[in-house]
Amino acid sequence: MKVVLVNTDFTYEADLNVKVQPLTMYTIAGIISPYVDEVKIIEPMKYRLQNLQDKYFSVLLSEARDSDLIAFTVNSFSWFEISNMCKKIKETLGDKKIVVGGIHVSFFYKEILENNPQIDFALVGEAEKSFPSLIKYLNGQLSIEQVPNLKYIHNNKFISNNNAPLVDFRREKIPLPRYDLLEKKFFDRLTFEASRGCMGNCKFCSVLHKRSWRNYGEEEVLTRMTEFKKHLDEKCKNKDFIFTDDCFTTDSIWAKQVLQGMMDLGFQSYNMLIEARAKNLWDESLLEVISSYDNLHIQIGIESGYDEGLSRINKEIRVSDIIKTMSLLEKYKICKNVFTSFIIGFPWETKKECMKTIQFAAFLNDQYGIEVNVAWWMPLPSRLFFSYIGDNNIFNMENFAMDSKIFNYSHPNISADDLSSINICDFLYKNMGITWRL
Ligand code: B12
Ligand code: SF4
Repeated sequence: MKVVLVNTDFTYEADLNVKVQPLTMYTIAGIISPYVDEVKIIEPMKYRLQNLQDKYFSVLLSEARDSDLIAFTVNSFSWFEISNMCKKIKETLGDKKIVVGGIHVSFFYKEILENNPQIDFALVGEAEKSFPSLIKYLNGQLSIEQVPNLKYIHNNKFISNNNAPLVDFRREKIPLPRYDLLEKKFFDRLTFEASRGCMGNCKFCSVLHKRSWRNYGEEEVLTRMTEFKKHLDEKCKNKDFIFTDDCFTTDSIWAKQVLQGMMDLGFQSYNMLIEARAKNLWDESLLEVISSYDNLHIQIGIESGYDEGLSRINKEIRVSDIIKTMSLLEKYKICKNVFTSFIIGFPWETKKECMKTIQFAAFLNDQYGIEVNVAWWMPLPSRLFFSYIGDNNIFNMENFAMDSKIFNYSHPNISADDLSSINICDFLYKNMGITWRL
């Protein structure tokens, strides 16, 4: 059996200068390789960056033509394009089987299947257990009911199989992503997964595995990183990678052991990025290890600059906690490698609350020299989305994230005047040399 995996490609704000490897389809290629004859990954990013949309589609069609299954990973930005691609594939190639999965599908699989007959299967959640079973079903080795996480339409009826338990990274043997399939020197940064999920439960966040964090044991992480480093050195343009972990610092003792072990593997001068939650950085022994790296960058989602906002999004932190984290980062001289992100325009916010967040971000930049990034809240599947917006038809629109009608609808308390005065403030901050993006 030949399977074509079409990788993710954020069509929103793609940074044209830094090409980051989307990890998903390399991970899935590793998972399914033992069960198939051939697996091929297509990188839409490769064609989009050169505006070669037609070429992308013709490559996709020619690979799909002699394959048995085409799989797409879908985020909320790429859904519009992928649904159209699937239609074209079915129109051109007839009965090719198409499966979709990923974060957007895991939220909206029922509507997706009911309104898109061009899609045969939706596999929700993790692929580790479900995808090999789907392949066995297609090979006649399992019945369709035995494929966990599978959703499909049969005789006009929506069928939902039960979901498999989540992967236990400490007990199960999970293959390394197929980094060997990477095109040489195409990506500027690679990606690596050491843990999955997050103990938080923020209301604006799309992450599937909340209040759940699972990690590989530290020995296993280091074994995997040894292999990963060989691919990184050979295939990536730079000595540069991102941990895809939603929160690398959830267990500070584990994080410290992994980072210490990585020193011995020769990662000290590599450019690296981890995501952290502010309170996890109160463990000073972890900060000490972080400070011994030359280029270990930390991204911290702070989101709101006032206590009521932090509480309404369920960030489980207060402004005073953030200041405590900043002082500790300052003590260990790592502020220069810290990047914090903020969100303004939550559906209840007026200009006054937006300005509180903007001022707090500017204060952190001024006081501690950390990078700050302020962005408008955008409607993405999350608890906040379902309480305030609810209408998932917006994702059927091209560029919903940039649409002014959707902006106005999702920021009901921000007038055109408020918007322009916030934009002036944005302009002034940029001109003061603050790293800023609105
Ligand atoms: C690493 C990461 C990034 C990196 C790398 C992005 C990239 N090129 O891939 C960076 C930092 C660049 C990034 C940027 C952004 N990101 Co980001 N990112 C992530 C993060 C933390 C991990 C993704 C990952 O690689 N996981 C590891 C892989 C192996 O897991 P996976 O993709 O979930 O796949 C597993 C399953 O989902 C399933 N699966 C997935 N697809 C399929 C398909 C099939 C057929 C099957 C069977 C199974 C399956 O199987 C896999 C194995 O189990 C996720 C959060 C998350 N946990 O998903 C956010 C996330 C994907 N990002 C998000 C966003 C919003 C962004 C930005 C737009 C943020 C911004 N405002 O700037 C930008 C986009 C800019 C850009 N050009 O890329 C959102 C997307 C929301 C949505 N509804 O679509 C997420 C979910 C974060 C969140 N808190 O909501 N991001
Ligand atoms: S925003 Fe970050 S901390 Fe909050 S639930 Fe999502 S991944 Fe966890």
